[in-house]
Amino acid sequence: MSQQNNMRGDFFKQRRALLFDRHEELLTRTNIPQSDFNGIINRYQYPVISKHHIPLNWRYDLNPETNPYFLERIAVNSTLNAGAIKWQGRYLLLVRVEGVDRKSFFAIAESPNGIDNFRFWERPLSFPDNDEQETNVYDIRLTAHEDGWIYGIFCSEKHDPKASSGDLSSALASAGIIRTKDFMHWERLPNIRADNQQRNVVLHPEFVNGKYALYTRPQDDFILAKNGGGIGWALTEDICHAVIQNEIIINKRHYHTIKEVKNGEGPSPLKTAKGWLHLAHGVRHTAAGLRYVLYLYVTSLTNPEILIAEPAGYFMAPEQDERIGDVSNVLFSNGWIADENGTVYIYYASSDTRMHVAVSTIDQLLDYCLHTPQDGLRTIESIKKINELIDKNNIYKQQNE
Ligand code: M1P
Repeated sequence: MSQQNNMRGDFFKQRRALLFDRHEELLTRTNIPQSDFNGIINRYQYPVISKHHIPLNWRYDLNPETNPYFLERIAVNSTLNAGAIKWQGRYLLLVRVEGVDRKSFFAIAESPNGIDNFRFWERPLSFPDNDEQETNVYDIRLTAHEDGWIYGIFCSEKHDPKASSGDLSSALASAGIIRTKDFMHWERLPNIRADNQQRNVVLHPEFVNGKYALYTRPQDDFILAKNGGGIGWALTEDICHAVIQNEIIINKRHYHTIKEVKNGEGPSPLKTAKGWLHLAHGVRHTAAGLRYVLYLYVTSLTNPEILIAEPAGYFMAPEQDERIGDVSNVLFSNGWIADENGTVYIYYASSDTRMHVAVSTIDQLLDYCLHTPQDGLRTIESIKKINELIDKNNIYKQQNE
């Protein structure tokens, strides 16, 4: 080997060793709860998954002969909007990985404790193709259904065939479905049929009147919900030929609220003693663009389509570093896990860039939902609520002095 080849070989080895060491350091870093705690949720200091967590053998050609400069060959832009589930004692995230080519795919990362040490499985998820026009897939919601399958419903996107010849951005969104029993083998079912565009479709975990129940998000535009009034609900007989029809709106949008422009169901709801606990996102316009925040609501245990509680406003909005990213001022969540002991891990993406965790409990989240004043929809009502709380506190103070 010439001296030049030797030098190149040394450089390759050093760089590879450095990269692997740094990667391992990142993957095994202990996450730390933040001290600033509002009693409802506890955020953690570090993102649980970022593009830097992607395995190095997905990105680098590790052969010095074919990659003498040790260049990154296939780069990732972001890791976001992950579905979540606990499986055989491990916390799994089905992460939306977006390449620098703007195509998203799903990849499973697992952790032993839900807050750190997430590591991707050997390869990205593969499942059968059912439409050669499908260009992109993203934002999967996982549901362990009582029928015994684990379903993943995701957005399947394609170029609008009716777009004019120069229009290369109009798109159509529909809901794709895959299912598995072991996370290794995935069956693809036909996309859910609907008369409108659909994103944020989520499967309810139980049968309702013997049918599969879907949370929907009617939208008559690819980006904006427009006439779609909020989070919808529809029953369908056959999940293998699912259809959205007779959709009703169960969580409405309102003027001058955090969900004025649109909203969408997050992960599959959690069954609690006091009702179905739902996590959703709300979107409003600002001078700086759309602002995405997270909110909670509760529906009846016996009639999951009936709203029984909804605190005013959001319970999580972008903070500090979360505010900046590919699409700034966005929090989005489509995955949470409730442990047997009542701990809830809320997985959320910030600014369409990286994944975080916030931890709470079923009891805390229910208490927040059931005892936080609801939105009075007018300033005068907001002031009334504060005065009521001050009066209550004054009475308590007098009685306890
Ligand atoms: O960019 C913010 C989010 O925008 C869309 O969400 P929704 O249709 O609910 O508003 C999706 O593209 C989502 O992936 C993205 O995070």
